[in-house]
Amino acid sequence: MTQEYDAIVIGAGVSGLYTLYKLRELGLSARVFEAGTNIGGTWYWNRYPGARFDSESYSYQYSFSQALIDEWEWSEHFSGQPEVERYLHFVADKFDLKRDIECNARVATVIYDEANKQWEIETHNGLRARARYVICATGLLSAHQFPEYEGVEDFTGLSLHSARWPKEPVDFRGKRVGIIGTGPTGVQIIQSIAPECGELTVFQRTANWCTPLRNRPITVEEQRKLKQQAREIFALCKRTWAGFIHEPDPRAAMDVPKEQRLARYQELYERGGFALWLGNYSDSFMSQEAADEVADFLANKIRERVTDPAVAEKLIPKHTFGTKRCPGEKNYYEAFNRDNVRLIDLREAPITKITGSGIETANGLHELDVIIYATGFHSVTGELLRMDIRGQNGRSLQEHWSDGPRTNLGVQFSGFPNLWAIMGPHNPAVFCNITRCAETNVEWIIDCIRYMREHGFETMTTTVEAEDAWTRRCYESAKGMLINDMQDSWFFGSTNPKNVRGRFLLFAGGVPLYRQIFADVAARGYEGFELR
Ligand code: N01
Repeated sequence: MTQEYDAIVIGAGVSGLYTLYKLRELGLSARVFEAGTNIGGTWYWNRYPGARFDSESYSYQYSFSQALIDEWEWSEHFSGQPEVERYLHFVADKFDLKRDIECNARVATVIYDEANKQWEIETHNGLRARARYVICATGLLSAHQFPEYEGVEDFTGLSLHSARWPKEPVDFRGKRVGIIGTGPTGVQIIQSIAPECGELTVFQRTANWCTPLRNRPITVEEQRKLKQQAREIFALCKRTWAGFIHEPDPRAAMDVPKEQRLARYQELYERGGFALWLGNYSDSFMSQEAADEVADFLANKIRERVTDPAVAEKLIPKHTFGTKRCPGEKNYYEAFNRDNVRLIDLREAPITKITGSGIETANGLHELDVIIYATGFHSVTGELLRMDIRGQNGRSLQEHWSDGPRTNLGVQFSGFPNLWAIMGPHNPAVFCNITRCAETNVEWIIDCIRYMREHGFETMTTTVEAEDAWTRRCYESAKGMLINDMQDSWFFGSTNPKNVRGRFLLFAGGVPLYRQIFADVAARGYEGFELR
Protein backbone atom coordinates (compact mmCIF):
# COMPACT_ATOMS: atom_id res chain seq x y z
CA MET A 1 0.00 0.00 0.00
CA THR A 2 1.25 3.49 -0.82
CA GLN A 3 1.06 5.96 2.06
CA GLU A 4 0.49 9.65 1.29
CA TYR A 5 2.10 12.55 3.12
CA ASP A 6 2.69 16.22 2.44
CA ALA A 7 6.43 15.71 2.68
CA ILE A 8 8.96 12.90 2.63
CA VAL A 9 12.34 13.33 4.24
CA ILE A 10 15.17 10.96 3.37
CA GLY A 11 17.55 10.45 6.27
CA ALA A 12 17.19 10.82 10.06
CA GLY A 13 20.52 12.42 10.90
CA VAL A 14 21.20 15.92 12.18
CA SER A 15 19.47 17.65 9.27
CA GLY A 16 16.64 15.13 8.79
CA LEU A 17 15.54 15.38 12.42
CA TYR A 18 15.41 19.15 12.27
CA THR A 19 13.53 19.05 8.95
CA LEU A 20 10.85 16.88 10.47
CA TYR A 21 10.55 19.26 13.42
CA LYS A 22 10.15 22.25 11.06
CA LEU A 23 7.67 20.49 8.75
CA ARG A 24 5.48 19.72 11.74
CA GLU A 25 5.73 23.34 12.81
CA LEU A 26 4.34 24.22 9.39
CA GLY A 27 1.44 21.87 10.04
CA LEU A 28 2.43 19.36 7.37
CA SER A 29 2.28 15.59 7.54
CA ALA A 30 5.70 14.09 7.01
CA ARG A 31 7.48 10.75 7.06
CA VAL A 32 11.21 10.25 7.40
CA PHE A 33 12.77 7.20 5.77
CA GLU A 34 16.07 6.14 7.29
CA ALA A 35 18.40 3.38 6.10
CA GLY A 36 19.87 2.67 9.53
CA THR A 37 18.14 0.56 12.13
CA ASN A 38 17.98 3.68 14.24
CA ILE A 39 18.26 7.45 13.97
CA GLY A 40 21.50 9.46 14.04
CA GLY A 41 22.87 9.40 10.47
CA THR A 42 26.62 9.97 10.56
CA TRP A 43 26.57 9.46 14.33
CA TYR A 44 24.77 6.16 13.94
CA TRP A 45 27.05 4.67 11.29
CA ASN A 46 30.45 6.01 12.34
CA ARG A 47 30.78 4.29 15.70
CA TYR A 48 34.43 3.34 15.27
CA PRO A 49 36.86 3.68 18.19
CA GLY A 50 37.81 7.30 18.76
CA ALA A 51 34.98 8.82 16.68
CA ARG A 52 34.25 12.25 18.08
CA PHE A 53 33.46 15.85 17.22
CA ASP A 54 36.00 18.08 15.56
CA SER A 55 33.69 21.00 16.38
CA GLU A 56 33.41 22.18 19.96
CA SER A 57 30.37 20.30 21.31
CA TYR A 58 28.47 23.46 22.27
CA SER A 59 28.95 24.95 18.80
CA TYR A 60 27.58 21.82 17.12
CA GLN A 61 24.38 21.46 19.13
CA TYR A 62 21.05 22.64 17.72
CA SER A 63 20.22 26.28 18.40
CA PHE A 64 16.50 26.23 17.65
CA SER A 65 15.26 25.38 21.14
CA GLN A 66 16.31 27.17 24.29
CA ALA A 67 14.82 24.36 26.37
CA LEU A 68 17.11 21.92 24.59
CA ILE A 69 20.16 24.08 25.25
CA ASP A 70 19.19 24.40 28.90
CA GLU A 71 18.49 20.73 29.44
CA TRP A 72 21.37 19.03 27.65
CA GLU A 73 24.87 19.00 29.14
CA TRP A 74 27.89 18.03 27.08
CA SER A 75 30.51 16.24 29.12
CA GLU A 76 33.51 17.10 26.92
CA HIS A 77 34.68 19.97 24.75
CA PHE A 78 34.76 17.52 21.82
CA SER A 79 32.29 14.80 22.73
CA GLY A 80 32.61 11.27 21.45
CA GLN A 81 30.21 9.39 19.17
CA PRO A 82 28.28 7.62 21.97
CA GLU A 83 27.40 10.94 23.58
CA VAL A 84 26.49 12.58 20.25
CA GLU A 85 24.25 9.64 19.41
CA ARG A 86 22.62 9.94 22.85
CA TYR A 87 22.08 13.65 22.22
CA LEU A 88 20.27 13.00 18.94
CA HIS A 89 18.01 10.47 20.67
CA PHE A 90 17.39 13.02 23.42
CA VAL A 91 16.32 15.54 20.77
CA ALA A 92 14.14 13.04 18.93
CA ASP A 93 12.46 11.95 22.17
CA LYS A 94 12.01 15.47 23.50
CA PHE A 95 10.14 16.52 20.37
CA ASP A 96 8.47 13.16 19.88
CA LEU A 97 9.99 12.80 16.42
CA LYS A 98 10.42 9.04 16.30
CA ARG A 99 6.77 8.29 15.63
CA ASP A 100 7.19 9.77 12.13
CA ILE A 101 10.47 8.02 11.36
CA GLU A 102 10.64 4.73 9.51
CA CYS A 103 14.00 3.08 10.24
CA ASN A 104 15.50 0.20 8.31
CA ALA A 105 14.06 1.78 5.20
CA ARG A 106 16.73 2.67 2.66
CA VAL A 107 15.16 4.64 -0.17
CA ALA A 108 15.91 3.03 -3.53
CA THR A 109 13.83 5.05 -5.99
CA VAL A 110 12.42 8.57 -6.01
CA ILE A 111 10.22 9.05 -9.07
CA TYR A 112 8.34 12.17 -10.14
CA ASP A 113 4.72 11.74 -11.17
CA GLU A 114 4.25 14.70 -13.47
CA ALA A 115 0.47 14.36 -13.81
CA ASN A 116 -0.16 14.51 -10.07
CA LYS A 117 2.83 16.72 -9.23
CA GLN A 118 3.87 14.23 -6.62
CA TRP A 119 6.94 12.20 -5.83
CA GLU A 120 6.77 8.50 -5.17
CA ILE A 121 9.49 6.75 -3.24
CA GLU A 122 10.14 3.08 -2.73
CA THR A 123 12.48 1.59 -0.18
CA HIS A 124 14.66 -1.49 -0.61
CA ASN A 125 12.24 -3.44 1.57
CA GLY A 126 9.24 -2.49 -0.55
CA LEU A 127 7.69 0.40 1.39
CA ARG A 128 6.05 2.96 -0.88
CA ALA A 129 5.02 6.51 -0.15
CA ARG A 130 3.95 9.61 -2.08
CA ALA A 131 4.28 13.27 -1.24
CA ARG A 132 4.30 16.68 -2.86
CA TYR A 133 7.67 17.61 -1.34
CA VAL A 134 10.82 15.54 -0.97
CA ILE A 135 13.74 16.68 1.11
CA CYS A 136 16.96 14.73 0.88
CA ALA A 137 18.74 14.88 4.23
CA THR A 138 21.22 12.27 3.14
CA GLY A 139 24.45 13.94 4.24
CA LEU A 140 27.72 14.71 2.52
CA LEU A 141 29.75 11.79 3.70
CA SER A 142 27.38 8.85 3.83
CA ALA A 143 28.20 6.61 0.87
CA HIS A 144 31.27 4.80 2.22
CA GLN A 145 33.94 3.60 -0.17
CA PHE A 146 36.12 0.53 -0.24
CA PRO A 147 39.32 0.92 -2.26
CA GLU A 148 39.36 -0.54 -5.73
CA TYR A 149 42.00 -3.18 -4.97
CA GLU A 150 41.84 -6.68 -6.29
CA GLY A 151 40.94 -9.17 -3.58
CA VAL A 152 39.05 -6.96 -1.09
CA GLU A 153 36.44 -9.73 -0.91
CA ASP A 154 39.04 -12.48 -0.49
CA PHE A 155 40.39 -11.59 2.93
CA THR A 156 39.44 -14.35 5.38
CA GLY A 157 40.06 -12.35 8.55
CA LEU A 158 37.82 -9.57 9.85
CA SER A 159 37.21 -6.67 7.41
CA LEU A 160 35.79 -3.47 8.87
CA HIS A 161 34.87 -0.17 7.28
CA SER A 162 34.93 2.82 9.62
CA ALA A 163 31.48 3.93 8.44
CA ARG A 164 29.90 0.49 8.97
CA TRP A 165 31.37 -0.27 12.35
CA PRO A 166 29.68 -3.05 14.36
CA LYS A 167 27.65 -2.11 17.42
CA GLU A 168 29.50 -4.59 19.62
CA PRO A 169 33.04 -3.56 20.63
CA VAL A 170 35.79 -5.17 18.54
CA ASP A 171 38.54 -6.84 20.56
CA PHE A 172 41.94 -5.99 19.06
CA ARG A 173 44.01 -7.53 21.84
CA GLY A 174 46.76 -9.73 20.49
CA LYS A 175 45.55 -9.20 16.90
CA ARG A 176 47.56 -8.20 13.85
CA VAL A 177 45.61 -5.23 12.58
CA GLY A 178 46.14 -3.32 9.33
CA ILE A 179 44.49 0.00 8.59
CA ILE A 180 44.25 1.70 5.19
CA GLY A 181 43.54 5.44 5.27
CA THR A 182 45.03 8.27 7.30
CA GLY A 183 42.36 10.94 6.91
CA PRO A 184 40.51 12.32 9.96
CA THR A 185 38.83 8.93 10.49
CA GLY A 186 42.03 6.90 10.21
CA VAL A 187 43.81 9.25 12.60
CA GLN A 188 41.07 8.87 15.21
CA ILE A 189 41.12 5.09 14.93
CA ILE A 190 44.91 4.72 14.93
CA GLN A 191 45.47 6.83 18.02
CA SER A 192 42.66 4.98 19.84
CA ILE A 193 43.50 1.37 19.09
CA ALA A 194 47.31 1.50 18.93
CA PRO A 195 47.76 0.65 22.63
CA GLU A 196 45.34 -2.27 22.36
CA CYS A 197 46.43 -4.08 19.19
CA GLY A 198 48.97 -6.88 19.18
CA GLU A 199 50.48 -5.21 16.11
CA LEU A 200 49.13 -2.27 14.15
CA THR A 201 50.31 -1.68 10.60
CA VAL A 202 49.31 1.68 9.13
CA PHE A 203 49.15 1.79 5.32
CA GLN A 204 49.55 5.46 4.54
CA ARG A 205 49.19 6.87 1.04
CA THR A 206 48.98 10.53 2.03
CA ALA A 207 50.01 12.00 5.36
CA ASN A 208 47.75 14.75 6.70
CA TRP A 209 48.40 17.96 8.58
CA CYS A 210 46.99 16.97 11.96
CA THR A 211 46.51 19.50 14.74
CA PRO A 212 45.96 18.74 18.43
CA LEU A 213 42.30 18.49 19.39
CA ARG A 214 42.94 19.33 23.08
CA ASN A 215 39.79 17.59 24.21
CA ARG A 216 39.03 17.72 27.92
CA PRO A 217 36.05 17.36 30.24
CA ILE A 218 33.83 20.40 30.65
CA THR A 219 34.06 21.56 34.26
CA VAL A 220 31.04 22.65 36.28
CA GLU A 221 32.14 26.27 36.04
CA GLU A 222 32.66 25.98 32.24
CA GLN A 223 29.25 24.34 31.91
CA ARG A 224 27.60 27.29 33.63
CA LYS A 225 29.41 29.82 31.42
CA LEU A 226 28.76 27.88 28.23
CA LYS A 227 25.04 27.85 28.93
CA GLN A 228 25.07 31.58 29.57
CA GLN A 229 27.05 32.20 26.40
CA ALA A 230 25.16 29.80 24.14
CA ARG A 231 23.57 32.55 22.04
CA GLU A 232 26.87 34.41 21.69
CA ILE A 233 28.52 31.20 20.51
CA PHE A 234 25.88 30.71 17.82
CA ALA A 235 26.17 34.37 16.81
CA LEU A 236 29.94 33.98 16.50
CA CYS A 237 29.50 30.88 14.33
CA LYS A 238 27.16 32.91 12.10
CA ARG A 239 29.92 35.46 11.49
CA THR A 240 32.77 33.12 10.66
CA TRP A 241 33.59 31.88 7.19
CA ALA A 242 33.14 28.22 8.11
CA GLY A 243 30.54 28.45 10.86
CA PHE A 244 32.97 27.52 13.62
CA ILE A 245 33.98 29.49 16.71
CA HIS A 246 37.44 30.21 15.31
CA GLU A 247 37.90 33.73 13.97
CA PRO A 248 41.04 34.61 12.05
CA ASP A 249 43.20 37.64 12.77
CA PRO A 250 41.95 40.17 10.17
CA ARG A 251 45.50 41.01 9.05
CA ALA A 252 47.36 39.30 6.25
CA ALA A 253 49.92 36.94 7.76
CA MET A 254 52.98 38.56 6.20
CA ASP A 255 51.96 42.01 7.49
CA VAL A 256 52.63 40.74 10.99
CA PRO A 257 56.20 40.48 12.31
CA LYS A 258 57.55 36.94 12.15
CA GLU A 259 58.00 36.57 15.90
CA GLN A 260 54.35 37.46 16.47
CA ARG A 261 53.23 35.07 13.76
CA LEU A 262 55.10 32.18 15.29
CA ALA A 263 53.73 33.03 18.73
CA ARG A 264 50.22 32.99 17.26
CA TYR A 265 50.74 29.58 15.63
CA GLN A 266 51.89 28.25 19.00
CA GLU A 267 48.89 29.78 20.75
CA LEU A 268 46.49 28.27 18.19
CA TYR A 269 48.27 24.91 18.42
CA GLU A 270 47.66 25.00 22.19
CA ARG A 271 44.04 26.11 21.77
CA GLY A 272 43.14 22.99 19.77
CA GLY A 273 40.26 22.01 17.50
CA PHE A 274 40.37 23.78 14.15
CA ALA A 275 42.00 26.88 15.69
CA LEU A 276 45.20 26.66 13.66
CA TRP A 277 43.34 25.85 10.44
CA LEU A 278 40.46 28.32 10.65
CA GLY A 279 41.59 30.87 13.22
CA ASN A 280 44.87 31.83 11.60
CA TYR A 281 45.29 34.97 9.47
CA SER A 282 42.74 36.34 7.04
CA ASP A 283 44.74 35.19 4.01
CA SER A 284 45.61 31.70 5.27
CA PHE A 285 43.56 30.09 2.53
CA MET A 286 45.14 32.27 -0.17
CA SER A 287 48.77 32.84 0.67
CA GLN A 288 51.20 30.07 -0.19
CA GLU A 289 53.89 31.75 1.86
CA ALA A 290 51.68 31.85 4.97
CA ALA A 291 50.54 28.25 4.49
CA ASP A 292 54.14 27.09 4.04
CA GLU A 293 55.17 28.76 7.25
CA VAL A 294 52.43 26.98 9.21
CA ALA A 295 53.48 23.74 7.50
CA ASP A 296 57.08 24.26 8.67
CA PHE A 297 55.81 24.97 12.17
CA LEU A 298 53.82 21.72 12.21
CA ALA A 299 56.57 19.68 10.55
CA ASN A 300 58.89 20.66 13.39
CA LYS A 301 56.30 19.53 15.92
CA ILE A 302 56.13 16.15 14.19
CA ARG A 303 59.94 15.88 14.26
CA GLU A 304 59.93 16.70 17.98
CA ARG A 305 57.26 14.12 18.76
CA VAL A 306 58.30 11.16 16.62
CA THR A 307 61.49 9.50 17.82
CA ASP A 308 62.53 7.78 14.56
CA PRO A 309 63.52 10.60 12.15
CA ALA A 310 62.76 8.44 9.08
CA VAL A 311 59.23 7.76 10.34
CA ALA A 312 58.77 11.45 11.20
CA GLU A 313 59.65 12.46 7.62
CA LYS A 314 57.06 10.02 6.27
CA LEU A 315 54.42 11.50 8.56
CA ILE A 316 55.12 15.02 7.31
CA PRO A 317 52.63 15.82 4.55
CA LYS A 318 53.86 17.02 1.18
CA HIS A 319 50.74 19.01 0.30
CA THR A 320 49.97 22.62 1.20
CA PHE A 321 48.73 23.14 4.74
CA GLY A 322 45.02 23.91 4.96
CA THR A 323 43.92 22.49 1.64
CA LYS A 324 42.26 19.49 3.32
CA ARG A 325 40.44 19.26 6.62
CA CYS A 326 42.98 18.85 9.42
CA PRO A 327 42.44 15.74 11.52
CA GLY A 328 42.24 16.55 15.21
CA GLU A 329 44.70 14.36 17.06
CA LYS A 330 45.66 13.28 20.54
CA ASN A 331 48.89 11.30 20.81
CA TYR A 332 48.62 10.36 17.14
CA TYR A 333 52.29 10.97 16.47
CA GLU A 334 53.31 9.24 19.70
CA ALA A 335 51.50 6.11 18.48
CA PHE A 336 54.31 5.71 15.94
CA ASN A 337 56.88 5.57 18.77
CA ARG A 338 55.30 2.34 20.02
CA ASP A 339 57.01 -0.99 19.32
CA ASN A 340 53.74 -2.53 18.10
CA VAL A 341 53.01 0.17 15.45
CA ARG A 342 54.54 0.19 11.98
CA LEU A 343 54.10 2.72 9.20
CA ILE A 344 54.04 1.55 5.59
CA ASP A 345 54.48 4.30 3.04
CA LEU A 346 52.33 3.36 0.07
CA ARG A 347 54.07 5.94 -2.11
CA GLU A 348 57.21 3.81 -1.75
CA ALA A 349 55.51 0.42 -1.89
CA PRO A 350 51.95 0.58 -3.25
CA ILE A 351 49.35 -2.03 -2.38
CA THR A 352 49.21 -4.61 -5.15
CA LYS A 353 46.26 -6.60 -3.82
CA ILE A 354 44.37 -7.87 -0.82
CA THR A 355 44.81 -11.59 -0.30
CA GLY A 356 43.10 -14.17 1.90
CA SER A 357 45.68 -13.56 4.62
CA GLY A 358 46.49 -9.86 4.43
CA ILE A 359 47.65 -6.89 2.37
CA GLU A 360 50.27 -7.31 -0.31
CA THR A 361 52.43 -4.33 -1.22
CA ALA A 362 55.25 -4.05 -3.74
CA ASN A 363 57.53 -5.09 -0.85
CA GLY A 364 55.68 -8.27 0.09
CA LEU A 365 52.74 -9.65 2.06
CA HIS A 366 51.67 -8.26 5.45
CA GLU A 367 49.77 -11.02 7.22
CA LEU A 368 46.84 -9.71 9.22
CA ASP A 369 43.90 -10.80 11.36
CA VAL A 370 41.91 -7.60 10.82
CA ILE A 371 41.81 -5.03 8.00
CA ILE A 372 40.26 -1.65 8.76
CA TYR A 373 39.23 0.47 5.80
CA ALA A 374 39.22 4.14 6.77
CA THR A 375 39.12 4.96 3.08
CA GLY A 376 36.46 7.62 3.08
CA PHE A 377 33.36 8.19 1.03
CA HIS A 378 31.90 8.81 -2.36
CA SER A 379 31.75 12.34 -1.09
CA VAL A 380 28.97 14.89 -1.44
CA THR A 381 27.13 13.37 -4.41
CA GLY A 382 27.41 9.70 -3.37
CA GLU A 383 24.27 9.20 -1.37
CA LEU A 384 22.10 11.13 -3.83
CA LEU A 385 23.44 9.21 -6.81
CA ARG A 386 23.04 5.90 -5.02
CA MET A 387 19.26 6.38 -5.23
CA ASP A 388 17.46 6.22 -8.55
CA ILE A 389 16.05 9.75 -8.60
CA ARG A 390 14.01 10.56 -11.72
CA GLY A 391 12.50 13.96 -12.33
CA GLN A 392 10.51 15.46 -15.19
CA ASN A 393 10.40 13.39 -18.40
CA GLY A 394 11.91 10.48 -16.51
CA ARG A 395 15.35 12.08 -16.56
CA SER A 396 17.60 10.66 -13.88
CA LEU A 397 19.89 12.59 -11.58
CA GLN A 398 22.74 10.47 -12.91
CA GLU A 399 22.06 11.82 -16.42
CA HIS A 400 21.58 15.35 -15.16
CA TRP A 401 24.94 15.24 -13.39
CA SER A 402 26.84 13.27 -16.02
CA ASP A 403 29.30 16.15 -16.37
CA GLY A 404 29.50 16.86 -12.64
CA PRO A 405 26.81 18.07 -10.27
CA ARG A 406 24.68 21.05 -11.26
CA THR A 407 22.63 22.83 -8.62
CA ASN A 408 21.07 26.12 -7.76
CA LEU A 409 22.33 27.27 -4.34
CA GLY A 410 23.24 23.67 -3.61
CA VAL A 411 19.64 22.87 -2.78
CA GLN A 412 17.76 22.29 -6.05
CA PHE A 413 18.40 20.75 -9.48
CA SER A 414 16.58 21.73 -12.66
CA GLY A 415 13.90 19.27 -13.75
CA PHE A 416 13.32 18.02 -10.20
CA PRO A 417 10.41 20.13 -8.90
CA ASN A 418 9.79 20.29 -5.17
CA LEU A 419 12.85 18.20 -4.44
CA TRP A 420 15.50 19.76 -2.23
CA ALA A 421 18.83 18.56 -0.88
CA ILE A 422 19.92 19.96 2.46
CA MET A 423 23.59 19.06 2.14
CA GLY A 424 23.90 18.76 -1.59
CA PRO A 425 26.90 19.73 -3.68
CA HIS A 426 27.77 23.43 -4.07
CA ASN A 427 27.05 24.12 -0.46
CA PRO A 428 29.44 25.69 2.05
CA ALA A 429 28.33 23.03 4.53
CA VAL A 430 31.33 20.91 3.70
CA PHE A 431 33.69 23.35 5.37
CA CYS A 432 31.10 23.98 7.98
CA ASN A 433 30.17 22.98 11.40
CA ILE A 434 27.36 20.80 10.08
CA THR A 435 24.59 21.72 12.48
CA ARG A 436 25.11 25.43 11.96
CA CYS A 437 24.81 24.99 8.18
CA ALA A 438 22.06 22.38 8.41
CA GLU A 439 19.86 24.73 10.40
CA THR A 440 20.33 27.52 7.84
CA ASN A 441 19.57 25.25 4.92
CA VAL A 442 16.58 23.53 6.50
CA GLU A 443 15.07 26.87 7.50
CA TRP A 444 15.50 28.22 3.97
CA ILE A 445 13.87 25.17 2.40
CA ILE A 446 10.99 25.25 4.88
CA ASP A 447 10.52 28.95 4.08
CA CYS A 448 10.27 28.02 0.38
CA ILE A 449 7.49 25.58 1.18
CA ARG A 450 5.74 28.09 3.42
CA TYR A 451 5.96 30.73 0.67
CA MET A 452 4.57 28.34 -1.93
CA ARG A 453 1.64 27.43 0.26
CA GLU A 454 0.88 31.01 1.21
CA HIS A 455 0.96 32.10 -2.44
CA GLY A 456 -0.87 29.14 -3.90
CA PHE A 457 2.08 27.69 -5.83
CA GLU A 458 2.15 23.95 -6.39
CA THR A 459 5.71 23.54 -7.57
CA MET A 460 9.10 25.17 -7.30
CA THR A 461 12.01 24.32 -9.56
CA THR A 462 15.25 26.06 -10.26
CA THR A 463 15.62 27.49 -13.74
CA VAL A 464 18.38 26.06 -15.90
CA GLU A 465 19.98 29.51 -16.16
CA ALA A 466 20.14 30.01 -12.41
CA GLU A 467 21.51 26.51 -12.00
CA ASP A 468 24.23 27.12 -14.56
CA ALA A 469 25.12 30.43 -12.95
CA TRP A 470 25.38 28.96 -9.44
CA THR A 471 27.40 25.99 -10.66
CA ARG A 472 29.84 28.37 -12.38
CA ARG A 473 29.94 30.56 -9.29
CA CYS A 474 30.94 27.58 -7.17
CA TYR A 475 33.89 26.81 -9.47
CA GLU A 476 34.83 30.50 -9.38
CA SER A 477 34.54 30.60 -5.60
CA ALA A 478 37.61 28.41 -5.23
CA LYS A 479 39.76 30.38 -7.69
CA GLY A 480 42.58 32.18 -5.95
CA MET A 481 42.33 29.85 -2.99
CA LEU A 482 44.95 27.24 -2.27
CA ILE A 483 42.31 24.51 -2.10
CA ASN A 484 41.81 24.95 -5.85
CA ASP A 485 45.28 23.52 -6.50
CA MET A 486 44.59 20.50 -4.29
CA GLN A 487 42.40 18.32 -6.46
CA ASP A 488 43.54 15.22 -4.61
CA SER A 489 40.98 15.73 -1.84
CA TRP A 490 37.39 14.73 -1.30
CA PHE A 491 36.46 18.40 -1.90
CA PHE A 492 37.09 17.39 -5.54
CA GLY A 493 35.79 13.85 -5.08
CA SER A 494 39.22 12.21 -5.02
CA THR A 495 37.83 9.13 -3.25
CA ASN A 496 34.79 8.95 -5.55
CA PRO A 497 34.42 6.51 -8.42
CA LYS A 498 36.70 7.58 -11.30
CA ASN A 499 33.90 8.92 -13.50
CA VAL A 500 32.80 11.46 -10.87
CA ARG A 501 36.12 12.97 -9.83
CA GLY A 502 37.78 16.28 -10.51
CA ARG A 503 34.92 18.78 -10.11
CA PHE A 504 34.95 21.23 -7.23
CA LEU A 505 31.98 20.05 -5.15
CA LEU A 506 31.57 22.96 -2.77
CA PHE A 507 30.84 26.64 -2.46
CA ALA A 508 33.93 28.31 -1.01
CA GLY A 509 32.55 31.82 -0.60
CA GLY A 510 31.88 31.24 3.08
CA VAL A 511 28.84 30.71 5.24
CA PRO A 512 27.95 34.39 5.89
CA LEU A 513 27.91 35.18 2.15
CA TYR A 514 25.88 32.05 1.42
CA ARG A 515 23.35 33.04 4.05
CA GLN A 516 23.14 36.52 2.52
CA ILE A 517 22.57 35.07 -0.95
CA PHE A 518 19.80 32.87 0.44
CA ALA A 519 18.15 35.92 2.02
CA ASP A 520 18.49 38.01 -1.17
CA VAL A 521 17.04 35.30 -3.40
CA ALA A 522 14.05 34.86 -1.07
CA ALA A 523 13.54 38.63 -0.77
CA ARG A 524 13.31 38.84 -4.58
CA GLY A 525 10.48 36.29 -4.61
CA TYR A 526 12.81 33.32 -5.11
CA GLU A 527 14.60 34.73 -8.09
CA GLY A 528 16.06 31.94 -10.23
CA PHE A 529 13.32 29.54 -9.22
CA GLU A 530 10.18 28.92 -11.22
CA LEU A 531 7.02 28.89 -9.13
CA ARG A 532 3.85 27.47 -10.66
O1 N01 B 1 38.03 10.19 4.67
P1 N01 B 1 39.15 10.93 3.79
P2 N01 B 1 37.81 10.26 6.25
N1 N01 B 1 44.64 3.17 -1.02
O2 N01 B 1 38.62 10.90 2.40
C1 N01 B 1 42.89 6.86 1.94
C2 N01 B 1 34.75 14.02 8.25
N2 N01 B 1 35.19 13.44 9.50
O3 N01 B 1 36.72 9.29 6.55
O4 N01 B 1 44.55 10.92 0.81
C3 N01 B 1 45.18 3.75 0.06
O5 N01 B 1 39.55 12.20 4.37
C4 N01 B 1 43.09 8.28 1.55
O6 N01 B 1 44.38 8.45 1.02
P3 N01 B 1 44.62 9.67 -0.03
C5 N01 B 1 35.70 15.14 7.89
O7 N01 B 1 35.01 16.14 7.23
C6 N01 B 1 34.95 14.14 10.62
O8 N01 B 1 39.06 10.13 6.97
O9 N01 B 1 43.49 9.61 -1.03
N3 N01 B 1 44.59 4.70 0.76
C7 N01 B 1 42.88 8.94 2.92
O10 N01 B 1 44.02 8.81 3.73
C8 N01 B 1 36.64 14.44 6.95
O11 N01 B 1 37.30 15.35 6.11
C9 N01 B 1 35.38 13.65 11.81
O12 N01 B 1 45.92 9.37 -0.61
C10 N01 B 1 43.39 5.11 0.34
C11 N01 B 1 41.75 8.11 3.50
O13 N01 B 1 41.78 6.87 2.84
C12 N01 B 1 35.71 13.52 6.23
O14 N01 B 1 34.82 13.07 7.23
C13 N01 B 1 36.07 12.45 11.87
C14 N01 B 1 42.75 4.55 -0.78
C15 N01 B 1 40.40 8.73 3.27
O15 N01 B 1 40.38 9.97 3.91
C16 N01 B 1 36.34 12.31 5.59
O16 N01 B 1 37.28 11.72 6.47
C17 N01 B 1 36.29 11.76 10.71
C18 N01 B 1 43.43 3.55 -1.47
N4 N01 B 1 42.92 2.96 -2.57
C19 N01 B 1 35.84 12.25 9.52
N5 N01 B 1 41.56 5.16 -0.96
C20 N01 B 1 35.11 14.40 13.05
O17 N01 B 1 35.95 14.53 13.88
C21 N01 B 1 41.46 6.07 0.03
N6 N01 B 1 42.56 6.04 0.80
C22 N01 B 1 33.78 15.03 13.21
